[in-house]
Amino acid sequence: MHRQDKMFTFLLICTLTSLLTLGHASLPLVINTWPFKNAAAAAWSALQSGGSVLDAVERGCARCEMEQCDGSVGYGGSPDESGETTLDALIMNGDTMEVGAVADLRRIKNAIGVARAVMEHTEHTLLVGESASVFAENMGFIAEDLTTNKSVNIFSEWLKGSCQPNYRKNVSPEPSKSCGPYRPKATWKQSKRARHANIHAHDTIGRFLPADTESAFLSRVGDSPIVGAGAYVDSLAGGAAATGDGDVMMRFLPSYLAVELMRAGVDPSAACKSAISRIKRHYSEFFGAIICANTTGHYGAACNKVPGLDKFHFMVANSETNTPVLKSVDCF
Ligand code: SD4
Repeated sequence: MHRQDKMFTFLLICTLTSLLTLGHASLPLVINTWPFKNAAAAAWSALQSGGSVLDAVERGCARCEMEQCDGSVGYGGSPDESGETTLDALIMNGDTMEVGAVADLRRIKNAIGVARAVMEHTEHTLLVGESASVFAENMGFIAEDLTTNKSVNIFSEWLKGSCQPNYRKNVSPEPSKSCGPYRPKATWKQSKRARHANIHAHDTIGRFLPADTESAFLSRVGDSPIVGAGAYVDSLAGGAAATGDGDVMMRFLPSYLAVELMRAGVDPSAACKSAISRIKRHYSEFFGAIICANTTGHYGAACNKVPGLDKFHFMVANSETNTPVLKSVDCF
């Protein structure tokens, strides 16, 4: 059930380089997806008070986690199929190319803090699920229930509505009408495999578990904690962050693509557009947007025009504005 409801996750990039500014660009720059002004303000004030770029990104994201921006970020956000809210987060250092990320994090509200701890206190890049939560607890993060009355209601309405929306496919019973448990629908390929199973049974045991022992719930991870998908930054090229239907968008690494285009000299708006176009070629109806900033403080954004997304709003703060300003771009 996670997918549509988690589409408004907040992503923030801070760019701070010593390169000269060009045109109207100005550095440092804070830019984040969606009109989450308080988050941009938190990041901007972290920079103003001498904090590092990483401090600014962490503060900005943490503000959204605390405020549950849009109701979809942080604790109490759309629950998974078991009714639990799980969180994804990523932080990247564009100078060192270090990354810390968590996915399917349980019981910890400050996911961005845990992501930073992964980067600064482990040699790993991405920790997931229960072990990410145990790591967080060991690092001093408080374990608490991420459920709220709202998320309980969302979950019970979802159950009452026969588990719709439902993102399974090629399963039986029909996922658009039923809550499962599901089994793979018999297809020609599978029945061939099933016949094969009689000969090499041990090899296929896992595939034909009885329905009631099938893993009941999906641990869905979005694009946000995937490097190059949800976000990417290289201080020599620029940064980008994507938002929207992560299940589709992560297949194209749009943030990586946009940064590589900027590295080649493409301006941020055009780089953002190209990243969106690449996805559109295959999924013309996908819901998503991307923000891009280059090393000179120029920035841009792009979004796919679909019902409900005509314009995409984002926040910008730099030394020219000295305060977060709402910006928007027309989707195409
Ligand atoms: C996801 N793309 O989980 C995320 C949600 C989002 O900004 O909008 N992130 O699919």
